[in-house]
Amino acid sequence: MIKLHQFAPAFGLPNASPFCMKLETWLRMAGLPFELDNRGDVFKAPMGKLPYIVDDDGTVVADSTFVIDHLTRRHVVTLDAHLGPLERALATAFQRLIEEDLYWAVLHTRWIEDAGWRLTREAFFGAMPAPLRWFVPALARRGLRAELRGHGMGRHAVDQIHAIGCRDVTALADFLGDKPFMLGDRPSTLDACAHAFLANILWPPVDSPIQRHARARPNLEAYCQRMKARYFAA
Ligand SMILES: N[C@@H](CCC(=O)N[C@@H](CS)C(=O)NCC(=O)O)C(=O)O
Repeated sequence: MIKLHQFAPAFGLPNASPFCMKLETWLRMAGLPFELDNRGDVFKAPMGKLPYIVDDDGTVVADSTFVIDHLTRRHVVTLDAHLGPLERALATAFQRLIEEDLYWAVLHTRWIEDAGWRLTREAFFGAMPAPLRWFVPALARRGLRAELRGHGMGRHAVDQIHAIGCRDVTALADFLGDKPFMLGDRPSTLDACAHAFLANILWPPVDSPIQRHARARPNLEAYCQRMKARYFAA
């Protein structure tokens, strides 16, 4: 069986890592049987990040998008077969908006801003035994700060970061409109991504201008509830 290696659930979400939740959502959407390894061992991950999978033939694949590509080919998943070139182009553009821009703005609210960090530290490291919990959280936060600067997001002023995140959320809410799924009446891989990242903004107890902005767009909450009911009921 396919084994999905990811972090342990946190914040009342299937996963507080939106990339892990994206892949778990996609596996459920694809109807592929899988089992979870929630130990969150990044040191065993091929690229030092989660998620990654071990396929049922032993093949190891890292990175949520490359995993989806691999599983689509190997297990003949037809989730996106109905999409034409324009819809595929839109899916790529929105995936990039979510993963390469919005993600970093949200990361900043969780790991760098003090109110978010207090909750993140407790949720991710609260159960860690001493003496590890005395220094690992600060080291992890320092690493995230460096990554945010490397990406460029971390070089902006806080209110600029919030403005960037809110603009992305507006684009998603306007694009979704009153459609059941991002690309119309039928679900596609983009919904695994959009659901995971939007739920990770809407549902954790981390108050931020980005969360308030998302909560002010009721179609986003309704969409995430629809995805949850459809794919996480069991
Ligand atoms: N492009 C990767 C991104 C994965 C990613 O950034 N994972 C984060 C959690 S959301 C991670 O494992 N961070 C641990 C670390 O950097 O040490 C994917 O799509 O899977």
